[in-house]
Amino acid sequence: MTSKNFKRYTITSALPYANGPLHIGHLAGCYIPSDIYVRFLRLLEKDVLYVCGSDEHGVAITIKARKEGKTPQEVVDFYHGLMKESFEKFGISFDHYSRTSAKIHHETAQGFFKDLYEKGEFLEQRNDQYFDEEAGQFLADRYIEGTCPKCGFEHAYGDQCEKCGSSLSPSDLINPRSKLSGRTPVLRETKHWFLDLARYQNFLKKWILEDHAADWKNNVLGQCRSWLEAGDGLQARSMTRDLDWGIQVPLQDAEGKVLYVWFDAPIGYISSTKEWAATHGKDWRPYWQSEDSKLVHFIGKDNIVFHCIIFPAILKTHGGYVLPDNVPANEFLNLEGEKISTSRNWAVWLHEYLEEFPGKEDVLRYVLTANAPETKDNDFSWKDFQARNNSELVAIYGNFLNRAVVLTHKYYEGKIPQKGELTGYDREVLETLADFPAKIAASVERYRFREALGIMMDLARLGNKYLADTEPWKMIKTDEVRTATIMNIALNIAANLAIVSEPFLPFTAQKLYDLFGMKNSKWNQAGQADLLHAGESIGQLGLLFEKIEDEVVENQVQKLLKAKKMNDAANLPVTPMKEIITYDDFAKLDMRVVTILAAEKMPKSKKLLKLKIDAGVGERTVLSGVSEHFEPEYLVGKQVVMLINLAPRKMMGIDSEGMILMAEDKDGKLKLLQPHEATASGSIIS
Ligand code: B3M
Ligand code: ZN
Repeated sequence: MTSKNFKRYTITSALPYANGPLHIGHLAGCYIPSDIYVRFLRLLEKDVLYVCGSDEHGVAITIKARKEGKTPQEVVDFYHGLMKESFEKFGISFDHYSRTSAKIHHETAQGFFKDLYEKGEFLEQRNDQYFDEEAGQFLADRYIEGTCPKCGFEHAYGDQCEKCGSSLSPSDLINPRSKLSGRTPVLRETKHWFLDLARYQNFLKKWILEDHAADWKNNVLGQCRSWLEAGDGLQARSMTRDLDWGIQVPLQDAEGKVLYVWFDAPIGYISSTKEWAATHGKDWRPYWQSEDSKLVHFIGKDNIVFHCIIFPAILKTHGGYVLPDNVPANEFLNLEGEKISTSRNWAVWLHEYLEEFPGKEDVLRYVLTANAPETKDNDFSWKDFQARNNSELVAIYGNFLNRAVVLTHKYYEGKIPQKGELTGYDREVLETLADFPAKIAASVERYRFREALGIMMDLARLGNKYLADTEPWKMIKTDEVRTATIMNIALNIAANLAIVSEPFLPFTAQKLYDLFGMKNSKWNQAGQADLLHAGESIGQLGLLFEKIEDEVVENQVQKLLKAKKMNDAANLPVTPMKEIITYDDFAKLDMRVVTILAAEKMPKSKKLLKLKIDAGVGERTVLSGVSEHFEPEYLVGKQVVMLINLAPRKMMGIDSEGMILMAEDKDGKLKLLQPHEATASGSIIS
């Protein structure tokens, strides 16, 4: 079916795991693209349903809960709220945002499982799975990591490799390690229900590699081809897990078993639709069960196998559901040349951006669209963010609007002037204007949002050029009628820009709608030369976009580097413990609280300070390698811990009588060990 024949559109974007805040990679990967597409369809007055929700099951959640000392429910409750708010503030215009811990989702997912079970679609298999004896639990998905057999990535998960996108089973991993105890896991028998994907191999091969070869993106077709044409074909995949968090497997002999998160999560799109329908008095079925509905899944590349292979197989087997018409997956967005990493805090978090750049949501939407990783991984840099804001949004888009509005208030008291006789150049510009909506639409309909954004900006360039070429600020001195015509045309170009901007820059579009008094604009109005009529008043605009200064982006880069340093330090391996000693060994050590009386640098040494110590049992001289960590004057008067019965050592001709004990942080920084209150020198440490 071509786009023209669909009666309704069901648009989904990947359900984000509720185990952390959203970052720019999420927006660039699937939420901005899906929102652009949905806003465009709404402007076309299509029947569109845009659903999403929080993905609240799976090991990603339970690992986070364990790390934060919370229950999984507490974790998902917190991040569900934070994510929902971030989406709203960035104008991601879901019709419904649900969550997979909702009852309606449990029922829907269990219904699907039971249906497939009763159709005999599952292989019930007992097999050995990795078990962590120390943690006392089976290791599924992200509970286990190892080296990916396909690309060698050393931190591949038990169910997929985030680096190359391969779908894996824990037994595929080389050198598997438990994420709970760090130990090598043992194999222990357990029973699970496997979806025998081989049964759908031929159907999927035809449906994807033939029926959709022309309209699916090459990066998606490439991944699907690698699975469908792999020598051993599609492997059976377990759809259940030994976990205590998730949706209970709806079978008698399934105690302690839950649905695999990737079995239940995509069904979350359907339960979100049901929840929307129930709260809006609508029927959900047409959006999923009518052949004249266009289903499009917006995702990141690491989710392709689940949306193109597994979920369609489940829908097909269940029967009565439409299959996705397209799955326009984006690749990954990197940050300052490195992979975005939640665990290493290498990210631009949406909730922090909203606080630090209030009113600049559209700037980030613009930059993440202009730089979207549509066909290959791409990079976000704060320098580029600044450059695009200053040289594109401020200098082109904002400049055009500002001149058109300022001149209208200056010459016409804010009223749209009368258009008179058109010149050949006017006609040429208006003909160019008329072509813009179709050009942008053609790119959006092919999910080429970067390209569509560039065309939208060309309309702003057209407006700028028209003013620069006709120079109304000069013309006003000699020909008022001509000037009025010029300004009428410029303002109508601006009104057109408002409509075609809405999918990309919704907040800016709204400001322009308010400025021009435009209500309920529709796509089919764009391209017209008379959206605004002579005599109508326009409002004041102020600056649509403000210049971003160097120090603002430099601060962001420094913030990133600092966060990374802290995280890297926190994640440095702790020095392993030395060999065990006896109490007698310890008893030989005579450690005291001492007071540093004087401190001076040792000439010709970068590291040593010469310290004069009141050890309580008399004064001592100690040479200590702390010169690169402390200034001598800082140490004078400090009370620290000293090993006083260490045999004296001659260094640089001086006897060093003992050792000051210090803590060396993981990043090599030295910290003093001080009593929490004044203590007599010579006090024994035991
Ligand atoms: N929760 C997102 C991820 O893989 C995953 C998407 C589910 S979409 C049904 O990061
Ligand atoms: Zn890999």
